[in-house]
Amino acid sequence: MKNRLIKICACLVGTLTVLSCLCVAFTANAAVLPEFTVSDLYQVRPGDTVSVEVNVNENRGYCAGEFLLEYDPSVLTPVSIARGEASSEYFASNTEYGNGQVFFAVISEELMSAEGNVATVIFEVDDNLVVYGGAIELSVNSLVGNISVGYGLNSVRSTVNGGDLYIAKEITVPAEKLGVFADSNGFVLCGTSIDNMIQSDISKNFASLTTKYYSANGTALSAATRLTTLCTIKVTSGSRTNTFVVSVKQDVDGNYKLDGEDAFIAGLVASGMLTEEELGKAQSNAADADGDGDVDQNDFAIMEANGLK
Ligand SMILES: [Ca+2]
Ligand SMILES: [Ca+2]
Ligand SMILES: [Ca+2]
Repeated sequence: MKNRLIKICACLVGTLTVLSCLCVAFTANAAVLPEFTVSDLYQVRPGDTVSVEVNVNENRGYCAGEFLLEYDPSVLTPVSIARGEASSEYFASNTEYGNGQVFFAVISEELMSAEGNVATVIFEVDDNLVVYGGAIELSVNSLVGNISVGYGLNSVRSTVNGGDLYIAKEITVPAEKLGVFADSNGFVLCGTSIDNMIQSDISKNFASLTTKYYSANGTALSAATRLTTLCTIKVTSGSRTNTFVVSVKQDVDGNYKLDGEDAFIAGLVASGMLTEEELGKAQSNAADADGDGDVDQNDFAIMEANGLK
């Protein structure tokens, strides 16, 4: 009986040792997978020339890799590609690899473990474009490691991030130039006054496209209704629809009134009880009453004064 117990214990210790080794190996490996990042482009105008960087981080090293960047050829035209400092001198590329594809490959006799820029591709953006939301997709193929660091000569796994692409022309209404910005969640259309946010004036910017207007809760707005914070605009071109979320300065809650309720929300952000991320871009921009890029006590004070009028 005693012997059997000892055997079971020894067996358990052995299993745990193997498991813990596996865990260490797995963790170590997970931390050093090469991570490739493609530039996000959020503030692009039609006709711009843009630079798309492919960078590598967390790089334990690789000896060769093939890369394919895929883009929408109706929107972007590649102009050139340049090798980056984190690449080897054996660098081959083709900007006309396929319709909507740029190819490049790097190979080295020695392990490439530098972090930084692998390649930069310059694109021209179609200047007739009105609005576009999409992505530039990177695929990493045949990434080859080095046996001396335990990768084996075959495939090295990698991760890819980024590549968001948002393009919009400048949008104007007779009384002002409306700001447009995008982040990973999409477009935000920014105005300073509800009086200027007239649907027919905004539609003129999207002449050849279909434009529909909705309230914050998604019901279609009648044509005469102006837009305020959290209203949405859906702009359709062919099979593609882009959504803009409206942001109007100081109407943080989107109820068409500038009052103490708006100040209250700004106050929650200013005091740290609500973050700008939780509030979202459209409402945060509305809460930044003085337009200096943050939401703090000054913004609260400006909107609190509205409430006392
Ligand atoms: Ca309000
Ligand atoms: Ca501010
Ligand atoms: Ca401030």
